[in-house]
Amino acid sequence: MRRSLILIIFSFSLIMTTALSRQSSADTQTADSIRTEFLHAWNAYRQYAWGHDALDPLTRHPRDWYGASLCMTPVDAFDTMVLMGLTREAAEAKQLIVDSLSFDRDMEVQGFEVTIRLVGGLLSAYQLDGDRRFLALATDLARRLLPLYSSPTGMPYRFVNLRTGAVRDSINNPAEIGTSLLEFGLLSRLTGDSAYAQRAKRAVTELFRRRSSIGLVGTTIDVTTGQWVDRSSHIGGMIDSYYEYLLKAAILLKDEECRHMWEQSNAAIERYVADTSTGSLWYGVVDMESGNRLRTVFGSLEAFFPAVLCLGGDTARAAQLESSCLRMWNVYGIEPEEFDYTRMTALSPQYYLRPEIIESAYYLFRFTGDERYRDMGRIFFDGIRRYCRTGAGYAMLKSVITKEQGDRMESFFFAETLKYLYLLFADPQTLPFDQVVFNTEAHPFRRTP
Ligand code: DMJ
Repeated sequence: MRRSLILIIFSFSLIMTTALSRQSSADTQTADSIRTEFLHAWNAYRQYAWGHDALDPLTRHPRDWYGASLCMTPVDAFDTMVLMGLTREAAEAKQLIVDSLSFDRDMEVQGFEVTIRLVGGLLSAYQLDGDRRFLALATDLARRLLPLYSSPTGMPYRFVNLRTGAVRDSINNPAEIGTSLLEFGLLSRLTGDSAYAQRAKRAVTELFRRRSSIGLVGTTIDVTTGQWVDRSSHIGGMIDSYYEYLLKAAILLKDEECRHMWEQSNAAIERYVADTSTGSLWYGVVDMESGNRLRTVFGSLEAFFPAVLCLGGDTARAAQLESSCLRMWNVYGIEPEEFDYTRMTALSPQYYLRPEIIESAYYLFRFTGDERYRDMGRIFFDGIRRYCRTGAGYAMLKSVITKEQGDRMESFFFAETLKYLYLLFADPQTLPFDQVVFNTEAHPFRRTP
C-alpha cells in the first residue's frame, strides 16, 4: 500500500517535472523574439536617454524623475539583461551605474519608488553579479531612507530628502508603508545591520494592528496619528504590494508573524473583497468597516493577485482569476488601467505597459505546467507589440479603446514586463523559480542569501 503510494507520488512528480521543463523550439523562438524587443527598447534608451532615468519614446527625450538622474532604467533593467544573456549591455549598464550613480544629493525622493526600483534592483544586481559596489550603493540609499520611519507611529512618511533627511507627506497608504519588508529584510541579512529590517517590520505591524474589526485595511492613513483617511478597501494600487509582501516576507525571511498577517488578511479579502459577476471571479472595492461594496472596479494592477494566490497555495483560485484577467484583456485586445467588471467596459482607458497579468501567467505556468499560460503569454506579447511598439522603444497607451500612444516608457517595462514574458518562455534553468522570491519590481532575491 505504502509502496504504491510512493510510486504514485514519484510518477506524479516525474510528470510535473517533465511538463515544467518541456521546452519546444517555438518557445525558444518566442523567448528570442522577446529578447529582440528588449534590445529594441534598450537601444532606444541608449541612443536618446543614456544616463537618464528614462526615455520618453515618442518625443525621444530623456526624462529624470527628480531633476538629476538616479539611473532608474539601467538599474531596473540590469538583472533582466543578465538573465537574457545580454552580457555586453549588462556590462555597459554596470559601468554607468558604478561610475555615475550617487545618492548624496539635495533631492526629495518617494520612498516606495526608490526602494522597489533602486534598492531592489541593486540588491538583485549584487546577488547575480557579486560586485560589492552594488551592495554599497543599496546600503547607502537605504540608510538615507531611514528618516522616513521617524513618525510617531513608526509608519513611514512618503518623501525624504536624500541629503538632509527632511521628510514630507504623512498621508500614506498600505502599499507604500509595507513595501520595504523584502528589500530591508534582505539588506539586514546581507550587511548584518538589523536597523533596516526592524524599521520595515515595525511599520507593517503598526499598519496591520489598525485593520478594521472585519480584518481589512483602507486606502490611506495618517502616519502621524494612525487614523484612517480613506476607508475604501481593495487589492489594487495603494494597497496591492502590502499583501504581496506579507506573504513573500514569510517565504524569503521565514517570518511566521508575516505569514499569520497574510493568512488573516487573505481570509478577509476572500470574504469581503472577492466578487462574482458575469460568471467570473473579480475583486472590487468595499468599505473596510462594513464590507459593503462601494465599486465594481478591477484593473491592470489587481492582476498581480493570481501570482500571490499561487504562492499562497491556492492555484485553483489563481487560475480562476487569471481567466477573468484574460477576459478583461480580450475586450480591447489589451488591458485598461481600470475596468468595470459588471459592464465589462474600461473606466480608465490607459495601458502603462504594466506587467502584472504576465507575472501571474508566469507563476501559474511554473506552478501547474499548463501550456495554456504560455498561450496567454503569446496573446499578451502580441498585443503589446502590435499597439505599443514605436520607432524608439515602446510607448504606453493613452487609450486602449483608440490605441492612441502616450509619451512614456516606465522602467518597470524593462524590469518586469519583458522579464516575466521572457522567463515564461525561456528554459526554466535560466532562473530556478523555487530558489528566488521576486520583489514587487520583479527583482529576484535569492532565498538563501
Ligand atoms: C511597479 O512599479 C510595481 O510592480 C508596483 O508594485 C506596482 N506598479 C508597477 C507596475 O505596474
